[in-house]
Amino acid sequence: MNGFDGLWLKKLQRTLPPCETPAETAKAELSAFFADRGLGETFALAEDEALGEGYRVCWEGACCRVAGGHTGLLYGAYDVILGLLKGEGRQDLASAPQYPLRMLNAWDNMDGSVERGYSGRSLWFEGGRFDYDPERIRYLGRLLASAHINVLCLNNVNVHAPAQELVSGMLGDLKAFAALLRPFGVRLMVSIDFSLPLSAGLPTADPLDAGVREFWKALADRVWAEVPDLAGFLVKADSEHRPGPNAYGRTHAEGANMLAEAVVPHQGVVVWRAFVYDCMQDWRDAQTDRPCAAYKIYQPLDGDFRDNVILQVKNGPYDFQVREPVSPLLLSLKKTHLALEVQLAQEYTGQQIDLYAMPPMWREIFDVLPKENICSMAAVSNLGRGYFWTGHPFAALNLYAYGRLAWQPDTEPGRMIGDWVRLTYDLNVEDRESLCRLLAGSRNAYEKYTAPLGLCWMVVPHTHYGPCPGGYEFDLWGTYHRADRNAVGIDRTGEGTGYALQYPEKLHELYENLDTCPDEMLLFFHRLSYDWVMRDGRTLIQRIYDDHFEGYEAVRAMAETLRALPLPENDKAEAESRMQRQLRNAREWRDVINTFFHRLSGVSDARGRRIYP
Ligand code: GCV
Repeated sequence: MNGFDGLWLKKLQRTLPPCETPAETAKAELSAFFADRGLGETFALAEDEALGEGYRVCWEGACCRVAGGHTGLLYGAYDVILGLLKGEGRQDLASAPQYPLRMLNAWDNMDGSVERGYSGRSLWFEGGRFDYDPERIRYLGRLLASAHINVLCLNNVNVHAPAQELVSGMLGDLKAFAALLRPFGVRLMVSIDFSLPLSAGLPTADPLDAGVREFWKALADRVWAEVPDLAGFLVKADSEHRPGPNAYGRTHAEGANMLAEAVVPHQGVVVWRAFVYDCMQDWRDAQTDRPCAAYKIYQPLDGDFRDNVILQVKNGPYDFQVREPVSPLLLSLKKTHLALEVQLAQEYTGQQIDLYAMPPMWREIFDVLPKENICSMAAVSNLGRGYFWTGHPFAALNLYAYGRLAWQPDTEPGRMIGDWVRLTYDLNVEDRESLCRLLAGSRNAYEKYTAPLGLCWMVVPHTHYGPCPGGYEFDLWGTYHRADRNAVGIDRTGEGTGYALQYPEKLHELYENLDTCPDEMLLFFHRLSYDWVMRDGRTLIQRIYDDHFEGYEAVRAMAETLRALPLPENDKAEAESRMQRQLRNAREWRDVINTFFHRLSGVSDARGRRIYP
């Protein structure tokens, strides 16, 4: 059962009186907060639809005037409250979102399990049906609204029975659940199964078939009659064995457009995932290179998607690895609405056992990706029913910061981290800075002790926690590093698989050229021998050893820092116990990877540190 520790709203009252609309919620939050402060502050809310989700806050003495559209008032109210909690004083504010859809994708199954979930079971499903504590869901609504997240996709993109029925036999439940989140400005979305017409008894799910088109239209009419503000459907099709239009010789655009036509009368959107590749690759096939796949499929379809289709693209071309270049699709599609998908669930980044604060990584994405290239954002949820909603108490930072990012992607990582720390813990300046540094450096440490220099996929297959350098090497997933006794990595330049050619000219040159390719992506783009001399004069093999020794030492230092921090008892106990597991994990990664490369290369560590034989 969830507690309240580790959450940025924990200083607010636990419950709110029932509200019907976001504006009422804004009123209830501000009333309760100002009453608690006891400083005689008052407020006035003025609805101004022209401001949409944006808001303006203006203080006149102790009276806080908030103007905003329907949900803008709510966001304004939360930003006033959070600002005061951070100690920023009575500040005038004006803000509006960069992206209208700021989505959270839950990969929750109706049996209560969560695919890639590390925070306990589903918050709303159990035993094949909806099963939740309404108060907890309302609290979830507050959390999401305070982070300005406005869409929640309820179920796993891999739609497992009986989740197909969410849009048929379970509409009453869906309606009731939507009503709980509506006062927080959070709209629902549902992942659907492209082959649903077949389960409903139709002979085909061909998107160009008239009967299939009618089926989806009638279904959409029924769904939106019950949940009129449903945001839309999320679709994983022709990906990792999920059904899709390819089975009927149709393109992804034809599949997506057919659904888009059905939802357009209801102002719905179809969010179509671009995570498509051959998951049955023969490892002997060195011509096929998985990162090339999505661009090859979707680039020719640019301009073919209807206006209410959004193509949702993972940040990198593989699958949420510790280090990947930005997906070239995000940089090249000009006539398609795009959503950037990131993963808060730490599937490959420590599973909420190891610390991994994401804002620095997101900054790097937006350093390359112009924010105007995309129209929305989605994040795979890291939430669950565990005591700490995000498994590791500090992983709540990633949820909070994601909301800030999707609202305004220019927000500085240090600001997001600092704000979460100030909201969540009462620390003196020195301790606060020390926790901020710990979080800000966590990604760098994790990267150093795991797969080196952009190599990817050295994890234990399927579970994806811990090292196993050979684990995916002879498998079907297109995830190879091809290390041998001379060299490691894949040549993805124009001379190699050609992946680098998918980038706009400047980036292509940057990555293609060994003199300019950033170190951390060297082995993503190039195949290099162990004696390759890096820009700093070290050999490649020495750099691999150094990183792994340093990564482990960094975690030891992090453990020391954590030990000295005066955090609340529960948070501290949980964070420390997870840190011990992280230390063991880092040691394992360090030794397995160093030994793996030592055995292959036969080169000893120039600094004589211990590498196991
Ligand atoms: C929901 C990876 C994960 C899968 C996930 C998939 C996806 O392959 O390991 O668990 O499935 O990505 O994003 O669809």
